[in-house]
Amino acid sequence: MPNFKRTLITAALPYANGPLHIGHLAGCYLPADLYARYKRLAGEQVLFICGSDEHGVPITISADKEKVSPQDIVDRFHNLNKASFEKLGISFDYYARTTSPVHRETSQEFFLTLHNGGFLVPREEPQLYDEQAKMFLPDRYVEGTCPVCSNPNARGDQCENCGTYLSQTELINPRSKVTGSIPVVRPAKHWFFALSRFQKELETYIESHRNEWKENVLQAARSWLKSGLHDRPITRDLTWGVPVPLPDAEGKVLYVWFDAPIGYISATKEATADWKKWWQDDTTQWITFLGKDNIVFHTILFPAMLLAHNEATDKLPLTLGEGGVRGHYILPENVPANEWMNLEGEKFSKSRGFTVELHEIAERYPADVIRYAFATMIPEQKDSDFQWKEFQARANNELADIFGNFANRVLTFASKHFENKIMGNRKELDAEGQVLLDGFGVRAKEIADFYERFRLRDATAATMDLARSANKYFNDAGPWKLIKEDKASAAQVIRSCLEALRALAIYFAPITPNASTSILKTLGANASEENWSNAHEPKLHGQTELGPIEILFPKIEDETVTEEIKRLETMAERSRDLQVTVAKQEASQTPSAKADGYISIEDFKKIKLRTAKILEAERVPKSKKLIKLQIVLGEEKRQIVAGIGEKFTPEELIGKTIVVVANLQPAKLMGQESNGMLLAVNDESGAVSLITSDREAASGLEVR
Ligand code: B3M
Ligand code: ZN
Repeated sequence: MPNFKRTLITAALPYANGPLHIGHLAGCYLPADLYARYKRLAGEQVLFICGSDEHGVPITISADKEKVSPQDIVDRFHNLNKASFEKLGISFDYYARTTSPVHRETSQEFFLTLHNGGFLVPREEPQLYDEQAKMFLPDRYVEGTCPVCSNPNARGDQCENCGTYLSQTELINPRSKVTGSIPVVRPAKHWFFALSRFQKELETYIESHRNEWKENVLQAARSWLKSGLHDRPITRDLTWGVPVPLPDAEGKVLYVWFDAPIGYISATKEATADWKKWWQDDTTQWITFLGKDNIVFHTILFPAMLLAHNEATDKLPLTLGEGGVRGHYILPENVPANEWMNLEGEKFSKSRGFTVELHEIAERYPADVIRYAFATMIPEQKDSDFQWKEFQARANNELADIFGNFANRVLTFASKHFENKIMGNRKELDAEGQVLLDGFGVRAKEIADFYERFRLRDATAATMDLARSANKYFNDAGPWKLIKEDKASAAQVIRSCLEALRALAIYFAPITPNASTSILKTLGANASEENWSNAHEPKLHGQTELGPIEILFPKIEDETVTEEIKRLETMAERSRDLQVTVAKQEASQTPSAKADGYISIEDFKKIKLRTAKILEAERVPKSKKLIKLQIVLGEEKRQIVAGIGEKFTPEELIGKTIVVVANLQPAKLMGQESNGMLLAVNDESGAVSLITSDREAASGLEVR
């Protein structure tokens, strides 16, 4: 990193519109964190920024569906995703929200600067208008037939079937998602960003990075440039978003892809008063991590916005700048975007439940195990496939059996034969031990180079190789034999092993931060004083008493993996069955379907069945039957009253995971508010069983 003094690292701001899944982790957040942690260990100045993208139409659509406010939706998922990241050790220095006042101000200021600089121009364009709902329809509020592939359910901005970007007026037979009616075309005024003016500058910018950027990133950017840049509307007719700060723009907000990337800047402002150092100083390099669908926004649209901002401020009086120097934003120095991860050979599907959500996996496995396994599966060059069997193999056969095992055998040996102390002298390692550590020094430089070039899978594999060579050294030296013949030599060997273990803890720290901290603590070293480049130099203090030995990486049992796979298979089968049923229903289209007592899948979906955990239970006074339950549904606490008091005691109910109808109209039973209904079955003998989850399912999950 020759000319840069510091590194700003950002990871794409996830929509606070649903839980993140493991594909997001593998494709964006883990790579960003590995890199950030490596950089910090290398002693460099780093600021690692992320946050929730809380605007955009998908959020308002979810809110409409659930009949709650968009704020409810983003509150729920901001908290959920933030907590998942924390559990997984993603070490953001700051995790922001685009609904914050600082963000609103920063985006509006940015808009005005571009507006005053002549880069935002109002224009009237035909747009679809829903006469029943009396509103212009933003892209995703319209569906219709794709003009390219004839997919009948293409969205107003893009056809998910063939990937074509569409403008809503191109849709054949458009229909409004708000009312289902056929929209009409009306002229609407929007502000267009003069993207076309940056064609040349962006070409130069992209090509100036052709030697460092990944091929997939260059290709995506080049293909946009090749088809010629067009001015893009960056305002929308919506109430949810950053209001357009102009008097003649009532009812309009900024397009989410206009305000979201500005979120990186506003988040930095919230994180540090020194934000300009990170954004407006050529000695800062900005590295922005994301998934492949976000490439054009980070290589074309946002860079153009930043260039426009720079040009616009050039025209302003000098006083604006810091110490006479105008604040110029830097552009991304690298955009290490990844490809997709699939799940057991299929695409993730949130709607089918065919997914593994981050908060779930973070509850079931230790963070280090997840991090290591996923670091070996990052879809760097091409799409990768997540398989539970591979997850288990990585965790057990590599992390536990190689790195974990080395730590364990060395520490156990020292404890058993050397009074649990560090013996010998760090200046007098045995010859082979010295060779091992010197080798670490050389290999660490190669690994550093992998990190610098975003080859994180290679970095991970090479790190595990170091642990392999340490095991080999232990085996070759055979301290269990030596101890009988020559205790002093055995002590030297174990000293070398302990030094190697310390070095390994440092090299593994970006990948398995918790285990690394714990090993260093056991060795009496201090994680915060360690540095990548001299990790291989022996430095442990002799005679130090070793701390307790912990099991670093518990193994994953076969049954656990079988269960995970079964769960996904059930989901896949269920949705196949469902598709068949729906197809049959659609094919028959008999009006008798209703008469037969069938309900449509739409009808079924109206009933919100959710898992819930019982926190407290007590009898309703003066009632034999009624029990009052305090339950938690995801983030939400509720009270329900159930008529199961003759069959269950309150005590046996506490802690159970049950299924409730979550959207039943609240009612009062014997003066007690009941907000939902518990599901149970009653057989002929009068026995009652609760519908529970056969595994400890999280609360708030949808039952389908
Ligand atoms: N929220 C898209 C996504 O989550 C978008 C990224 C914004 S980064 C500024 O895939
Ligand atoms: Zn299509």
